[in-house]
Amino acid sequence: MNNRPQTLGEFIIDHQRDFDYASGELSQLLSSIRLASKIVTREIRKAGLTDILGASGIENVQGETQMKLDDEANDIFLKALKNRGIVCGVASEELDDFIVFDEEKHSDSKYVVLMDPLDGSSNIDVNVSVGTIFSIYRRITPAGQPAKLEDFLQPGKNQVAAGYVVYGSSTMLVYTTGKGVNGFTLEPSLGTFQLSHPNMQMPADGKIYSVNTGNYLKFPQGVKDYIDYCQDVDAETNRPYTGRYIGSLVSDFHRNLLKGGIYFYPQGTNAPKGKLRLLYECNPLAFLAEQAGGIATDGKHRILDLEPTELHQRVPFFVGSKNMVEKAMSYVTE
Ligand code: P6P
Repeated sequence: MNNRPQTLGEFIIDHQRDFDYASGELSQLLSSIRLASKIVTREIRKAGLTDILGASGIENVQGETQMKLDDEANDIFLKALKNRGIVCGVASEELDDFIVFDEEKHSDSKYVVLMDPLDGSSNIDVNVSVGTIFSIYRRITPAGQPAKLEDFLQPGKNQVAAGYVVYGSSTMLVYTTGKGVNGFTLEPSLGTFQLSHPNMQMPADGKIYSVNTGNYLKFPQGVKDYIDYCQDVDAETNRPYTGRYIGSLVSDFHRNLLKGGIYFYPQGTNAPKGKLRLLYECNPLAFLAEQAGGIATDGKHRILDLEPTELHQRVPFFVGSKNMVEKAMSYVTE
């Protein structure tokens, strides 16, 4: 019998017991994300060929001009999540407020999803990888009524699942339900995600630091000192490290997950609270990092312990290999 890799659907069935809740619910949740990511892949792969490039002219809640594909990706994921009748609400980087699903089929829905449907979309028109990031919680308000803000403002440690899709040289879906991290690569000719990276572990050390050094002069002194450390020479510890900054969070994170490294977007005079959003960028990636043996902090506190106060709040973000993040913290918190 040919030993083809397991598909995502087969893997989910094999690991239903990993999901502490009703067995079929995880597969429905992840299959809606799986479907949406295939559709977004199709739209991205043709972005250069059809008129869906370029800004839609609308500004999102972040004051950033939305690229047309941002809108497309947002709509694609919303539709997929709504149609499965298992999610009662969604918050998105592209939407000022959260959306409630309250049709009959949502009356018993128990989950809320927070997402950045297309992170790094400004890279699309230069053909650089982009990603989707998603975070899944059980609602805390009773089922059968519309989801409320408190269902979304939960600390990251409450996540029941999280993951990302990276639309790179291949499309990969990487997720966790709290029992490790597994990566699946889309086989385009079959249209199936296949288990390509089982039990992903982030190396405790690495040589790659990923930060926008263009902001160096705006960073706090401790961050400058850490960057100086990264660039200092030391044969023992393979320094200087290599700087790699794609400008697409999911791609930088994915590379560090595989090879070891640290990504950081600190606060600075340009971004007093940092740039990245706690709920649908930092929390899901922090969950994945910890599940793979890494660390994620805001410079002082564990990301997953932070109590959110608003949907689109920003936090400073340091994430990656355990020893590298700990080293960075020794400078940053000095
Ligand atoms: P800067 C993309 O806009 C993003 O949210 C991340 O994907 C990326 O790492 C970061 O911002 C880049 O921001 O300020 O360095 O251009």
